[in-house]
Amino acid sequence: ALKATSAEGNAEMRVHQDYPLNVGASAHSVRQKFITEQKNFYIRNHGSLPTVDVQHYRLTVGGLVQTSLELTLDELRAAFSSVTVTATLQCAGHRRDELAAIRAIPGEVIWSAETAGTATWKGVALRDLLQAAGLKKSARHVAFLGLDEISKDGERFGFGGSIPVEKALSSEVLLAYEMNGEPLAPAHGFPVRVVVPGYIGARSVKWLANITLQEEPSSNYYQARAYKLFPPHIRAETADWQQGQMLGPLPINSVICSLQPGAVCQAGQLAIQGYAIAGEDQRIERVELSLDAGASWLEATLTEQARRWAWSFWEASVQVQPGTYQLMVRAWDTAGHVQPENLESIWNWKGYLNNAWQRVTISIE
Ligand code: MTE
Ligand code: MO
Repeated sequence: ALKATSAEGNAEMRVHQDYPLNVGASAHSVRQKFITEQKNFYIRNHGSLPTVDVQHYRLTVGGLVQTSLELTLDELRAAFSSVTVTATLQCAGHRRDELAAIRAIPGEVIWSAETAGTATWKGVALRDLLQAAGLKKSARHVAFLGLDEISKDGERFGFGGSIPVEKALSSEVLLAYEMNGEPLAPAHGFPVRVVVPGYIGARSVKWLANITLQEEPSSNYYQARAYKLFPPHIRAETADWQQGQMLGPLPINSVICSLQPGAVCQAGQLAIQGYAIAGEDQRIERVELSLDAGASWLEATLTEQARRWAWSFWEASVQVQPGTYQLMVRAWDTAGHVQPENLESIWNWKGYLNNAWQRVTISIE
């Protein structure tokens, strides 16, 4: 039988909340293997964790289409050829703790670098389904709705979101039913979830029930209100959520996995490992480390072939003398994007998209 949570009994996972279930995976543990096992994959939920009975499961495609579709899981698998994509999923709240250290971010899960993982997803290409339904000319956005239940402001609704039609028609966007060769665990969206490589995790809707083609982005709370980016000077009290920018593509990021802040290491050669994630549609070009506040930078070695949609692993070895060091990492991608230097310039009251140079203070004995 499938467990209620795939992460059950995994000591490397940190439970932030039991309801909704929010479980983080330590950067150290996910760096052990290029493909993150389901039991080691972070879980980010906004509401209930539905148990879906496959016998009654139906996926619908409607809205601005020529022909509406309604499919069982077996029909979905039989009618469309299967596609496999190895892609990293990353939450918009990844590394929120560093932003919250500057100014409080109330009401959000304070994730460290715990909400990224890479899986080999198998399913059907969303574009095959959309082509089968036939899009009307006016269709601009593809909205998804999940089977979970969220209670907010006296209302009950499922988690939803949307992506532009152009992204939905690209080959990497999947309706996945397998993760690393196994059926999706209930916590990761069994029986079917969306996987939108290169976009914030919130667009990869789990327990997918409905796909709707429409002129405007989804009006669901998690598209129309949450997951919007505001400039640093905006505060919770002054925010007009209609002004926020709806999030979609993720920016370039990099994380040091082998050293925790406050780590104490021996003088001599110090090995450092981490990962880097390119901006949407790019590959990682270069990862650099500094131990002297940015006066000099050392280029790390990319150990896993940098490919599209998945993170790159990097490692470096530096000679260190006794003392206290602030280690910094930054990555560059094939479009020439580099991470921003400071947290201050990207701070936002919801704590999204922290991709500032990561800094870890360590002592050498
Ligand atoms: N889909 C549904 N139906 N409900 C949710 O709460 N959370 C989203 C997304 N899909 C969510 C969802 C968010 S914010 C993220 S980051 C990813 O799922 C996390 O996927 P995972 O839990 O499989 O790691
Ligand atoms: Mo997320």
